[in-house]
Amino acid sequence: MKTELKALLFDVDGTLADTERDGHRVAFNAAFDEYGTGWYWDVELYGKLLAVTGGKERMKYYAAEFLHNSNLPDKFEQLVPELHAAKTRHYTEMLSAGTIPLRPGVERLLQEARGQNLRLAIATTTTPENITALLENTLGGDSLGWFDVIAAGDIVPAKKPASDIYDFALREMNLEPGECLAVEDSHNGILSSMGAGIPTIITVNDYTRDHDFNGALLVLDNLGEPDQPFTVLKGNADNHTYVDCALLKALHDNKESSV
Ligand code: XBP
Ligand code: MG
Repeated sequence: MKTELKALLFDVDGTLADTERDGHRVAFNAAFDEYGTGWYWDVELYGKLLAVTGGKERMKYYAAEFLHNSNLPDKFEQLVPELHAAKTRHYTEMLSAGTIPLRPGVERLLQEARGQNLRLAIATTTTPENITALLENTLGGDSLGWFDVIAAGDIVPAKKPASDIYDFALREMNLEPGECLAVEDSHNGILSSMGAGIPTIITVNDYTRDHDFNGALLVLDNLGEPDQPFTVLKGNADNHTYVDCALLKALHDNKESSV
């Protein structure tokens, strides 16, 4: 028996918006300045640091792997949550200033899915305040309510690539993985969504273009718009030029991996 597509689960960073290079990275550096750490994460270094998801985890990874835990600020372990809170403040201020738009096709697809009674959820490693700030400043004050579940940050023991955050969202929605599709942008993201058993499509960005997306239903440069077609990087979009619910339902019905 065919399983009906009932819900779309979205990653946030890199998927809903291109938040990493000009958002999170800049906010980390502002927090480092504020606390006088002398650290600066340039665009290239930040790409390497994205190997680890979660801001607190990323700072600890930097200290261990790039600084070999030497010359760290005093009481570094205790400082991490404080630095991270400062980073979140800088980041949400940037979002409030409207500096980071949604990626092509995101708002259109969310609206169409709502119109077709597809349920929506978010599954991300980022901090809940960041999602509120992004959604409110791009889609408006009521948009948080569009999502049945906003699964984020430290509510699960292990961040992506672990499947915990998707498992949590599925439990909250009382859905089976086969009733859902995930939209992701990164290797860690697809490990997490597919680890939970959810068929996944990918929209890449500059940091993730060369990642391994083995098993994805489709890999695109972005979701596309009627006047701005996507480019298919892997898989078969069956003559569609932008992602709409019809394409997602077709991919879901035929979910043999085409990649
Ligand atoms: C996103 C992340 C996040 C942000 C920082 O990964 O790795 O950690 O970079 O967010 P994904 P916080 O898109 O795979 O969920 O600083 O709020 O943790
Ligand atoms: Mg992501």
